[in-house]
Amino acid sequence: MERRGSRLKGRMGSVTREGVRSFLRRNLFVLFTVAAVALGVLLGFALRPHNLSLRAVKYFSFPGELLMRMLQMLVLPLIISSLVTGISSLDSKASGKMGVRAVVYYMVTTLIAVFIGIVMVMIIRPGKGSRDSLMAAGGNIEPVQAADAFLDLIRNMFPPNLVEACFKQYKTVYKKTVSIRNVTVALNLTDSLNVSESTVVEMVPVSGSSNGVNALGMVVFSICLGLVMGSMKQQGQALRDFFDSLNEAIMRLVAVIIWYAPVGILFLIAGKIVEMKDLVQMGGQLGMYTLTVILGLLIHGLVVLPLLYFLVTRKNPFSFIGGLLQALITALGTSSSSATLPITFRCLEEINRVDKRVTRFVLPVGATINMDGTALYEAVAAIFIAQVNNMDLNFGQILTISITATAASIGAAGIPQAGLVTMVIVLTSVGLPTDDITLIIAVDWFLDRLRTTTNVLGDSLGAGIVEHLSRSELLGQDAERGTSVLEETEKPYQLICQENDSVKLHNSETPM
Ligand code: 7O9
Repeated sequence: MERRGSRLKGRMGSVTREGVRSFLRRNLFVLFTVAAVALGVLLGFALRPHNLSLRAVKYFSFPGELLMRMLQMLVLPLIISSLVTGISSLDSKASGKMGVRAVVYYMVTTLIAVFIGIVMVMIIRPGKGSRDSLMAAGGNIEPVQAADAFLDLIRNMFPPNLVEACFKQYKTVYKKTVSIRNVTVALNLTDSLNVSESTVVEMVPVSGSSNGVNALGMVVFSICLGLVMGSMKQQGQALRDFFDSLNEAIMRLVAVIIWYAPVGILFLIAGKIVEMKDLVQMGGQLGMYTLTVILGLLIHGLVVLPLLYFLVTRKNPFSFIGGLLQALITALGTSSSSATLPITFRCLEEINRVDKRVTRFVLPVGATINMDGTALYEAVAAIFIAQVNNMDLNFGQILTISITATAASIGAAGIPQAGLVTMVIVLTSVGLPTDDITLIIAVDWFLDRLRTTTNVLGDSLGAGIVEHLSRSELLGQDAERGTSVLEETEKPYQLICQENDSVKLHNSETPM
């Protein structure tokens, strides 16, 4: 980021004091956040020997819980306002092209992630040998019908009540019904007439609901609203201004909450470390499994995605990632890419200077359907469970796992209680025992944090890549509206003279 800073300075020559101060402030944040993680880990391990009661741990985690609540509070208005303004500010051709680019990026990176996962788990073979070193956590997994989960996903795309969609998802539940089918008349040995009725017990799918934001429904609605508003010319101006202003206001709230983030992250991490079970069982197969997932995520996040970014944009991916540190650490602390979304927005728009028309569109959609880490994880988990059971998978089965793991990561936000349900779907697709999910639950919380970080990284690099690919449309639109890119990004400042590479910037509000 230092380099970004000096490059920025080089471009602007002498920068205003406020500019320098805000740059320092941004770096300070990252420093605070990194320190918070280190302190959190230290504090967590220091408190472990004291064997805190569950109640004490709950109180201890309170500041972290507050951060989660604050971030989640912002997510809903943020995704609605950003999607609506993002899409309505582009003409339908430009948004269509950008949408296609984003979706192609999501598909390609998710498939690569799954591929890396499969290769890693086949090479390392963490599940080989007998399973006696693994303990199942107990409890049984509710059976799910893949077809019903898929229909739920589609149903959730069209919420009948937008207010309800803010806190509930449609979920198929099964009702046991007993119906009398065949009436057979049988003659028994004593010659008396007997009527036997055969009863059929059936699990009938009926409608139910599950708590949680119907993100998919909100995203679909916002995209449609944005598309329509974009084509409304003058009549849509009031609504466009409203959502634009709402988006700006929410981003200002993010700027306030971000001050609290390091404290919250410290307690989220410390609380989790105090709470976690002993690491003894992490040895052996489960440890190897954890290592496989970590290696896969590292290769995907630190080699493949940056390489892709470099190949497309020819810019240094690591200075881009440097600007994202705060979002990545928040993802690590919260293990939720949707809760991290407000911070991701801020990092991309304020530090990496990605065009707002791109972030507003690509980030919410990415948070909903692009989960590279999750896809990689599910593929590794499925093959690990096969190895533990000494099952040899043929090529067709491995292909099935790749397809279902990709689909599961895309659909997760639309399926109620996704984590477990999608895992069950992947396992049943190749006939693996679903009860064995309990084998990996012990390390799931930890791997969740890492795959969430990968998910956020994938979404953010995607925004950078889509911006680069869409630059001609964006510039074309700027030219149409008579605004230059510089004006767009450095809004309060006006370019007044440029001499020998030294550009002086003056605040337009101060008299010159
Ligand atoms: C991980 F962005 C929003 F606001 F539109 C949005 C809101 C909620 C997007 C998505 C969601 C959402 O509910 N997502 C969701 C994600 C739901 C269930 C499971 C998952 C998968 O989560 C990842 C994982 O477990 O691997 C990971 N924790 O990226 O958040």
